[in-house]
Amino acid sequence: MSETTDQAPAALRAGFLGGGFMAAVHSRAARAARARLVALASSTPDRGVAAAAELGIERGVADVTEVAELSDIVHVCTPNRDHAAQTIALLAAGRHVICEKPLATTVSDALAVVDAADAAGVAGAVPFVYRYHPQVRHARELVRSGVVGTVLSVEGAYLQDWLLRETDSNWRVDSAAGGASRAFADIGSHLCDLLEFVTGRRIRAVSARTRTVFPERGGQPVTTEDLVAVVAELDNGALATLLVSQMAPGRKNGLTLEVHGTERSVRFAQERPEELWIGALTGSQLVLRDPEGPGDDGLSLVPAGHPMGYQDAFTAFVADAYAGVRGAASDALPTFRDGLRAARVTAAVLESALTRAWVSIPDVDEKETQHG
Ligand code: SOE
Repeated sequence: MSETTDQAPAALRAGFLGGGFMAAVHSRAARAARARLVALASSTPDRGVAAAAELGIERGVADVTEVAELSDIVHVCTPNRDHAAQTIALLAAGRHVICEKPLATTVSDALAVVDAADAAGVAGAVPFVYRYHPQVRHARELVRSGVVGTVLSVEGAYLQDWLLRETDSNWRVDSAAGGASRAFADIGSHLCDLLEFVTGRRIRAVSARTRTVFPERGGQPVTTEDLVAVVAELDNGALATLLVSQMAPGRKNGLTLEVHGTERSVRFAQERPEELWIGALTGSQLVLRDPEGPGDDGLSLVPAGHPMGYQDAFTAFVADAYAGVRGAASDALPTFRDGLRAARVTAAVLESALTRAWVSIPDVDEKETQHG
């Protein structure tokens, strides 16, 4: 990272791998977080040039190596199968990395990424961005401060409908490109991350069932799941029921989390991010985002009544990840260890669905670097 002679450090040079929807979201967030958008590589050099032009990035280049040479931090927004290898190559080159979830399609690959980041001594983050909604922080504060009381149960869901029809398909459907899990690895991971983030509890064990509705999509065989139902036990004995589907008509990005405690309940719905429901025996409330309210964590960019949304949460995440480059990230930043956590939960869900048994999830030590 080049430094200027005056006080403010030079803008981070951000590079991008991939030119799809998530690369567009990342690039808008990077720009808003005051990075210089220097390079993008995609599946072919021509696609890289076209995507760079479309996203307003300085240069479309041929490959990971060129992006690394031009960047201080690289956003990995390619298909899941490429995440681990590309991230490890970038880390080996001394670059900081924001890698789209899933960090890797297996636990062993996720461990290798964590080890590579530790060895390189650079920053790594995974966009569990729903942590960055002000009302999610409000919910977390209500748990932390004891207002909710002891967590007893959680009801959560992540419902979409973009794969409802047999003719709907995407690279994620193909396990070779997306990994063994599709719906859970893609969006169930967000739900479980949010559950642990808000409650402060860890998922100890899961009993899961999965369903693949169509044996083929677009003439290709389907081996990845459309639906996942999970019963989870948390480390304090609380119970959770979680439903994940990419075939729920009308649910476009329906992430919901409801936590029930001995004193209060709290419910966050991602499609209505300005609101937080606080349930009580008497006097339940639906409260709106308040920049002066508890747990806002400085995330409110605009006054109450001016709705914030998904891209704002993404921008706050990227700004926090960039702060991590300078050793100043918040305690909310989802790091590569959170990506490893998600890989472990995903593997447990798939194992439980296969064996139809409860599967425990090790709460490994933060410093874990041993494979296995
Ligand atoms: C597609 O399911 C997707 O873009 C996910 O990949 C994102 O992580 C989620 O935030 C929105 O939906």
